[in-house]
Amino acid sequence: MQKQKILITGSNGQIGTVLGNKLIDIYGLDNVILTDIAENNHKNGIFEKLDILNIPHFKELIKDYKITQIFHLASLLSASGERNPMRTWNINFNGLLNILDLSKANNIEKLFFPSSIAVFGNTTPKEYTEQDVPLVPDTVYGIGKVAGELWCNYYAKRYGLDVRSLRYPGIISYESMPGGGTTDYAVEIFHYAVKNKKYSCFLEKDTVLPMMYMEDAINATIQLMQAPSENIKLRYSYNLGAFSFSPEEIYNEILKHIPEFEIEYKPDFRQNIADSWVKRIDDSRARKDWGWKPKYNFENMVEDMILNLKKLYKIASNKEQVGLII
Ligand code: AKB
Repeated sequence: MQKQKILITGSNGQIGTVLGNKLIDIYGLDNVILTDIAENNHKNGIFEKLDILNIPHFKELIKDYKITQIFHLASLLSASGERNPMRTWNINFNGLLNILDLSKANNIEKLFFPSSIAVFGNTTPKEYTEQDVPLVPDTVYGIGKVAGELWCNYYAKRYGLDVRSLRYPGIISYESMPGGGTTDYAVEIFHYAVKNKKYSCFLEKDTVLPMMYMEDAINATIQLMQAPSENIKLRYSYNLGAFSFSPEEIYNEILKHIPEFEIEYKPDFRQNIADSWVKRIDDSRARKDWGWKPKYNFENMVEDMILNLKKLYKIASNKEQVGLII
């Protein structure tokens, strides 16, 4: 088997930060090229500053490093995308088209494209949403993901490009922060609970959305990318689920660990985006085709987040001391 050389776009982002480290663990420091449009924020690894719209530079990196796989994570998310729809379309959609074409022209062996629950819209059934449902999203981010999925499918069918994709739910992590998304509250709430003991939530208390712990999202991505090609039956994107909750449900779960935590609800424009998405995901195709199964449930995700954030904020995490602190 040829030695794998992996390039990640958007490696400074919420998923890229953690996925980059995981890929370095698996493939080695010299075989993972971290790229981002912003300055390097990684402690180790090879980093190259890259604007995904700069095709000649992208091509040069592929050639210089003899890249065999691309994980294309660079994009603007659902909420920040609404501030400048045309710029978002250009980065999210034209950026993907560039990469599909570069992958085809340079014989890239595998390409990963992250899709999202943002592909769903008001015409999609909201409970246990199946794989193949109406996709009429309200956000430019969602429109780009739907179009992106279809173009991935096209490149796979027409040119035999081995492109693989997941529809990520909201991702919760203590290692990295999200930015510009609608599900960001589900990470912010933990930081505020541990540090400030108060949180002002930008969604209504009963807004249920699908979510997942970062470790599971990373494992799903690696598992999908390492699965034999014949197991990948869908070349647009797989539904991926773990658990779902509302702001009130997560608040109540955090209260079990931090009893004096307080919350208020001040919904803003992100409420409309959240309302257009679905509540629960049916990911049986991913389970059947390549063996997907999440490790974390809602309760142990909350416990693990609080434990790790307490460590991060240097708050003692052993039970007696925690009792004193909170
Ligand atoms: C967002 O909220 O925009 C993202 C997503 C669900 O794709 N986290």
